[in-house]
Amino acid sequence: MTDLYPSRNGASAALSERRDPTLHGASRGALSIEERARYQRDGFLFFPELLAKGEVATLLKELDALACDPAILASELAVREPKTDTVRSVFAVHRASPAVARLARHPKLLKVVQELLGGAVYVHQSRVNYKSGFDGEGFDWHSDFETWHVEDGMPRMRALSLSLSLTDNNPLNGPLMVIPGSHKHFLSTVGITPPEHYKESLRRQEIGVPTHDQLRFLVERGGIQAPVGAAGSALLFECNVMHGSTGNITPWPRTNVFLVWNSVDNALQEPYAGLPPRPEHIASRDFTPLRPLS
Ligand code: 6CS
Ligand code: FE
Repeated sequence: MTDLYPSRNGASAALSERRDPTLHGASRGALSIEERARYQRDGFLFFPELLAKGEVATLLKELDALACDPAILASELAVREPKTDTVRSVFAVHRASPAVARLARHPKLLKVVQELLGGAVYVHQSRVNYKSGFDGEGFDWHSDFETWHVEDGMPRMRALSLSLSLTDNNPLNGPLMVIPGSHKHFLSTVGITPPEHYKESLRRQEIGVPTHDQLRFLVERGGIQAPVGAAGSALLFECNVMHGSTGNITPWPRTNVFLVWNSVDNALQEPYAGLPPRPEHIASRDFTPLRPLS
């Protein structure tokens, strides 16, 4: 596959134009015309309290249990905070939690995702980021697609993420920040990708991140937004949206579950960094299309 988005290991950090559409399919009624236009313009949509409190409670119960499961804690599925032993994330939660597996096929979500990605989709990655009170560190600015292209072999920009709040996300406990319109630019970053980079990057990412000049370019054009809402609120953001978050020094956990849907027509190839593929729990190679919950 030709590499349309040369990134990393390059000599300079540059911003090039996106070479994929943002909307991959015609309207099928899952979104309004205005919502489609907003997604195309900004690269994300926010739905306050999309899920009912009961659905959130079930998800939180199952995902909190994973953070105490000895088998999970002893495995690579669990990622610790960079400075403490606190659990930062658990990956592949759609396989460990029946509630998350249902969420990936949720009627309020799957039809919207299939419309935005133009057809059948599968789960590329899932994780819970606990961002515990006091200990939960931030995530530096990055484009997920830049990592998934270089380290997982995702050919084109035809994937999107859900960040579903399981605890209230407020302006103080480290909400996800996004740069509207940033999905329209592809940033080439510098830095040689080390083998098994994920062992560091999931704790603190330092390679494949934008320069201050690149961030200034994006922020001058789109500003910064931090969509917040009560537990059950959903942020759908395009795979190339620049996003990040600060640490959480409040007592209030900011626990969000993330699901990434990829088009079955955009299935992973060989990583463009020339390194071996990342493990299955980070980048799934099961491309079985999802069916909506009946
Ligand atoms: O490397 C990845 O796939 C993960 N890294 C970040 C910072 N966001 C996306 C994903 O969880
Ligand atoms: Fe990310």
